[in-house]
Amino acid sequence: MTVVRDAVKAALKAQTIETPSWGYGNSGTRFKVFAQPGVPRTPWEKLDDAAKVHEFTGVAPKVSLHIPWDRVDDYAALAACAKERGLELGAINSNTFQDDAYRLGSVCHPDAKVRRKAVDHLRECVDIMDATGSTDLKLWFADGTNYPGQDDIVGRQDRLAESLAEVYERLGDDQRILLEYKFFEPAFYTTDVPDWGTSYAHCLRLGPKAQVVVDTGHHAPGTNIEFIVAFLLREGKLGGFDFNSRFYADDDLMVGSADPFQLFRIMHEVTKNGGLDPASKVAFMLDQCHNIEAKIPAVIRSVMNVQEATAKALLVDLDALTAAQRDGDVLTANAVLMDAYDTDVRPLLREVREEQGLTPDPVAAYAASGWQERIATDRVGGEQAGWGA
Ligand code: PSV
Ligand code: MN
Ligand code: MN
Repeated sequence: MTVVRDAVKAALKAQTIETPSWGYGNSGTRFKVFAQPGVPRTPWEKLDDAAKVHEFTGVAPKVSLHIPWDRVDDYAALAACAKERGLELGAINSNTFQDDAYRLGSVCHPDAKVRRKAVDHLRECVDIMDATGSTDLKLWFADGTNYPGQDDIVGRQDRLAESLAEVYERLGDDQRILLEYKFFEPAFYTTDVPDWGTSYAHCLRLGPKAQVVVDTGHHAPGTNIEFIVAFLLREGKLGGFDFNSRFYADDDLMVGSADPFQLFRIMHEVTKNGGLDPASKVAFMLDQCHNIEAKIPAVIRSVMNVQEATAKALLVDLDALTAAQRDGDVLTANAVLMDAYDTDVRPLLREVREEQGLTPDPVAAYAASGWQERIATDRVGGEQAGWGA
């Protein structure tokens, strides 16, 4: 039992969770952005906040950037600043959805000039990766149509494939494309990359440096996300996660908040199928916005939620599970899984943190640190994260 416990602890200490720069800024819905005091005004200040999350959790050393929301003159200097704070710059997220030119799409747009603009932006993102040392280019396309007949579905797929191929060509040896899918919104009739199958098919054609990213908020209600995860892992095509919680649509709320059981089921497939092994390169990223709650503690809570789901998944007795499955013992198999889910892993995680030299309660430690008060005083006039800007 101690051996198992030690192995679980070691795996928890090794897991890293990447936080999004846009999660630290002001955000909202199309109805209202509720500005909060002390939000970062620059990408540099976003790194300061991300460093706090890492300081108190010990497992969040990477920060995803969003271009152009995080545009700076010198990306190497930004990477150096991250390093000084004990961080690294993670995925570079492209943005081909906020310019007027993209009304009918970006990489799938019927006009070659617009596609050129979009592909040039994606290639510029790879230039930025070269400067920051980032390995992941995360692509989410808002492309699609609103009305039957608006554009040719196959034609759009052809343009998508051609655009992606040009970006793929630009990648360095250690760089990869992570292609997101999302079933609707902002397009309401067709979306050009609506599901994992479409993303998978494009990644397969592109080659080994293209993988699928599963954003947990991007599925129709009732979709079995853990099945998708298991399938992609088996095929070596799971690049990573954009974690968040959804209840109705793409809610982008704190991961594991509405449905911690789903997060556990996902993490069970991940742990069972080698996705926690650093060699698998599965990236555990958050893609969230904190509209009504305080941002830094919300990111800390989210990181903890991922850790709790991971810990429970690691506690699944795989030998007992395999035996029950082999024997066709449905009830025992299910009970083995539920035993792990029903375990209170908070004491274990407190122990892990203490062994890492951290305070066992990261949220309380952050509250006691005085950082929130300090930024509220020092930072005047925070910027938008991008959404609603
Ligand atoms: C839009 O749905 C979205 O939430 C995608 O998930 C992207 O990852 C994110 O925005 C940032 O572009
Ligand atoms: Mn996402
Ligand atoms: Mn989303």
